[in-house]
Amino acid sequence: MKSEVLRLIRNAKDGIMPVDICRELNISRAALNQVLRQLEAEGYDIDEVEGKGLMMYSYPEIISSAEIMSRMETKWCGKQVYYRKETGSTNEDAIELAEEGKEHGTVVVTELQTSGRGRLGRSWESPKGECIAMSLILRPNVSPDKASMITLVMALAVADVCAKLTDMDVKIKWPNDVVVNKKKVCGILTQMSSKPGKIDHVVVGVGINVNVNNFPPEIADTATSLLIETGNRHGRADIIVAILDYFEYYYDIFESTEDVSCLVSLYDGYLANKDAEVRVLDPKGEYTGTAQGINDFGELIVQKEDGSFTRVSSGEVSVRGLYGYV
Ligand code: BT5
Repeated sequence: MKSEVLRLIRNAKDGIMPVDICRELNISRAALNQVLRQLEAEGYDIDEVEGKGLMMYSYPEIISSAEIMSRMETKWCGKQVYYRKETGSTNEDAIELAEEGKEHGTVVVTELQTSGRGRLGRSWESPKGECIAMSLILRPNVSPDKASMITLVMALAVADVCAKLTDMDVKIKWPNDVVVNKKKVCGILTQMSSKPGKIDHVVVGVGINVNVNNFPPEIADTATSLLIETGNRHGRADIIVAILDYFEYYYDIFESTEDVSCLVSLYDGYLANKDAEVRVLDPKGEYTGTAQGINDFGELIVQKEDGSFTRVSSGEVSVRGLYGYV
């Protein structure tokens, strides 16, 4: 209800009468007043102007569920948002919520993630209040072998939003890193739960360094933030709302074709690895080659030194020049 009140006031640029809000949402004036008091305590500057009604003059830089939900204009993505002041990992929380049956498009965000997870047991650092740690629950109508492509769909959405909001030269390091100036600004972790032949749910976790100024020494040379790269602080809610919006658009295309065929050229446009020399850390034997771009299934096509082509669908690819890898 709070998000609906917020949405009505936010969208009414010329003001909205309290009585109209109460009628629209079928709530009492006392209930509305209570919500208004909560919003004021959270830092919203909302005033009643004679003849115009309630108007919002400013809003705080917060990522509460009401703030995000009141701004969503999507069909299904981010319609339900769970906010955690502090949590271990939003992916863990989202997995729990998915197991409880929460719907496709449900989001978990947190202010402070204390044991964020990367891939292959690695960890993810999320300095408090300065970054985005969020996870999205999906219930894809595709077979389990297609789920890994969702990472690429999310990377595309994040890259688009970062490029649009900041004018930076944004790149994607296949498959899951968004990089700026050869440093990592975002990581994505996709986890799936499936039965034979059928996905139960997928959780896509996104970590973005937004207003971070200092990183722990272990990652100081390889990580960057939107603040460091642009010199400006950015509203986390603006970024979250935009990413969920772009993601919904790209995801619906992915689900209708069951591959990334319609997104290949967009993705390759961001691909840091394109035409770059890469070392493929294949458990069956490492090799070096030139990355050509992705195929319709999100695999990286690599031309080996002997001229033959391979498709890389799992394992690690390191790129010369990125993160100081050689
Ligand atoms: C990733 O793994 O990049 C996936 C990160 C996903 C994080 C999100 S946050 C919300 C959700 N909840 C979670 O628990 N996780 C997801 P990987 O490609 O394995 O990269 C991990 C490596 O990135 C680490 O070993 C560090 O070297 C580096 N790293 C850690 N924190 C970083 C940061 N804030 N910025 C840049 N690099 C970082």
